[in-house]
Amino acid sequence: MNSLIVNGNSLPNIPWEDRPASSNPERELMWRYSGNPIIPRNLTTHSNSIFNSAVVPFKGAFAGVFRCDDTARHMDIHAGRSRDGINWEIGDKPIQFIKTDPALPDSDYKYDPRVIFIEDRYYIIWCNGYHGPNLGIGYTYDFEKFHQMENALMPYNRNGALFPRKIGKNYAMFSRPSDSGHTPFGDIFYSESPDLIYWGKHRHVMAPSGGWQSTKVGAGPCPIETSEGWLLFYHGVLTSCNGFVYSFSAALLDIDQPWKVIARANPYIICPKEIYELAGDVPNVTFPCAALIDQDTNKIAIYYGCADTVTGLVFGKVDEIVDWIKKNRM
Ligand code: BMA
Repeated sequence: MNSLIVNGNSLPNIPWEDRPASSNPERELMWRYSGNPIIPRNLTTHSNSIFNSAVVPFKGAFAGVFRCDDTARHMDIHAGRSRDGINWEIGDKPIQFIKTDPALPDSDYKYDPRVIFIEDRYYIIWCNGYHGPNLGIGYTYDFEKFHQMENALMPYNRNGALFPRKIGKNYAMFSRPSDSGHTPFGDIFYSESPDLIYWGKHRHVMAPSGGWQSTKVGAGPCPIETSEGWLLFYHGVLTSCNGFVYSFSAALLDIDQPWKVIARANPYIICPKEIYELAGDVPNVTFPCAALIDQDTNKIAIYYGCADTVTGLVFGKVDEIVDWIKKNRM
């Protein structure tokens, strides 16, 4: 075991299950929660599906922003609360954002949120419908009142993930420029902003490579600061004869210049394998959007969307994951 330092929080109540005896660590770096999926598709009155959602520690318990597509298949985000991070109460109504500027355009839809605490509040970044997919940004202090800011970049873009702190003088994020449809390409880019409104200093981070990540790649949960660099979980897509397959893995990025890749794993960590990942509204999708960490024990719990229908939880140890990336780098 190395002496990895994770710059996060103590989270003794992190949702957790030890690796089961049936799980071979050589085959499975991370293991699924035995009660998966934790969030069923019909948890709210009008939901068709609840997936690709973001969770953070909040006041000794947990809060989150959830992608709920309704039974008209409209995509929106809802606030939720949980005492244990596993059993959730999610609002029946989508979040009604207060516009920070009355002239801010309405959202046609909202999906795939990520949530991160920066300085004094929780920021949400999501895929926001404005003449196609775009990145919306907002914030909340209490998961009751939410404020919507300007869209971050021009269409088309998805998979925004904000850094938990400034890089040098600026806020930072990853994003994935795309097209208006089911984009058959996609690289991860890095951008900076002095105020979370105006974005620039765009840098290329990662392109698709082979195998499970040969069609496109996109940032998953917001990056995690460690003494070995930024730990980024990201999804990768391959195009099979039966359509897209979404798996995920991880990479380590330079702490001061996060567009520079230190090591990137060649194998996936999680690929669609269980029935709730293989079957659903979009088969063969495992799509991570949030990670909880206990820096004292290196425990990590990742929330991921399963087959665009339900939400699952997978566990691991950050120090083991960092070692594994270095050993299995491409
Ligand atoms: C992407 C997004 C995700 C979704 C994935 C698989 O383009 O729409 O929300 O999980 O496709 O359908």
